[in-house]
Amino acid sequence: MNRSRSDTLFDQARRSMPGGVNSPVRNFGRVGGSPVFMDRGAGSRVYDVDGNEYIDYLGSWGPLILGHGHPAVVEALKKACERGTSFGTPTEAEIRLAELVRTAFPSIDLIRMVNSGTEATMSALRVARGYTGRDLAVKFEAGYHGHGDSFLIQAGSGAATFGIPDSPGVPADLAKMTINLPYNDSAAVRRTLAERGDDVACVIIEPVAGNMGMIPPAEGFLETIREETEKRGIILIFDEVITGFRIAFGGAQERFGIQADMTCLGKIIGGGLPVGAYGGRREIMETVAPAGEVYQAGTLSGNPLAMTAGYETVRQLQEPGVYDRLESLAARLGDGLRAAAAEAGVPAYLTRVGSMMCTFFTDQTVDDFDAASTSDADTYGRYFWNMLDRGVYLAPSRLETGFVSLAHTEEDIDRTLEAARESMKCLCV
Ligand code: KE4
Repeated sequence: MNRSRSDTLFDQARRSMPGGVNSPVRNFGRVGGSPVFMDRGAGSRVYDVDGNEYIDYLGSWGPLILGHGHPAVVEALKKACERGTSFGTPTEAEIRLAELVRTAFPSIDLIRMVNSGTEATMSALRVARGYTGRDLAVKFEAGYHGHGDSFLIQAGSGAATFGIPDSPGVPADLAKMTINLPYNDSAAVRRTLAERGDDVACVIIEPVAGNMGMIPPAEGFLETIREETEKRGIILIFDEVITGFRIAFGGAQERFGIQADMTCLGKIIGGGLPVGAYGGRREIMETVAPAGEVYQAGTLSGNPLAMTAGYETVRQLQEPGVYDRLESLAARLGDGLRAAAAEAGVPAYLTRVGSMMCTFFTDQTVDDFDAASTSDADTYGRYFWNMLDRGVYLAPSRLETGFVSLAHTEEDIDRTLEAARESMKCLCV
């Protein structure tokens, strides 16, 4: 495929932006080569600046569960833009989205809108510390909760991909207040909270890990965390920035039947516009200014365009059969990819929860970050480029998650599987 204009733009971008991008994992650093610059998207497709077409399984890292340019979202955004883009005042759009989110998450009595998942988790951590009067935070190795200082300790996503899970610039005294435990290790949770629980403000977890590749929670793991935090007055924060409205309308809390004390959201609730949110039990959230004294603010928090795009997106997810459709498409893809790897004789382990999934190139069973790390980076890089050259856009990192949208069709999936069969065969030469 000719990608000369992308290459030219990348050279130009690097003269103005670090690494030529506005978020590290986009720059193809871990799969090699230069990033593809996109020009437009429509449905399940994205089109790069050289006119190449791709079936898109990145979905902007999760927000685009409806696919690109959904008519209801575009029309609503056009009308909202005509009324103005931002006021710095309350608007009805914020109430509409807040009330809709609360119908999906019974654990959320009150919710605060912010502009990114990072802001949501940073704020939730501050609220947990303010509410409990405790300082320690427990997260999980390669869990990723955005780039807030307290979370860039053994972080996942691009931090792990680029081998900088512990970023420079995070003060050692702050890092000491974050405890990392192995994902899916219930014994470590029980042991650590027994020893240090009295000083722990919160446990924050991605209920389905989406930033070390995709790893589902082991049987009883989330239940153990819920039980151990409950009995010690520790705030359980579910980071549902990815899973919220993705794996069920009510996210992991609906799918696994576990209520968190606080929930962080993002991605889908912005419909592709910048958004994040954190919420939880009334007595916790009433500590947030101006109701309470834990301070958090934002110029564009509750921005009417983001609220509109999010509301229209989430509204579509209330339609009957939506999650069955996502399950059917994703199962077709996941089963087909497993078969393609077996047919090609390529060691691969595929994980999937609903319409989020990951292919690890390893002969191990992947149930934690250590096992995820055995996924061969070079093999993934070659697979990524084999698929890209066959018109399929995957996450440019082995430690990320792929997404199927409602815009994908059986024909898309079958074309993808044809490309995968060829791509995996090429891995063996
Ligand atoms: P943002 O600040 O990027 O909106 O959200 C941070 C965040 C929080 N929690 C979870 C579970 C997340 O996955 C994320 C962000 N996800 C990454 C991709 N895995 C965003 C892509 C990027 O960093 O470029």
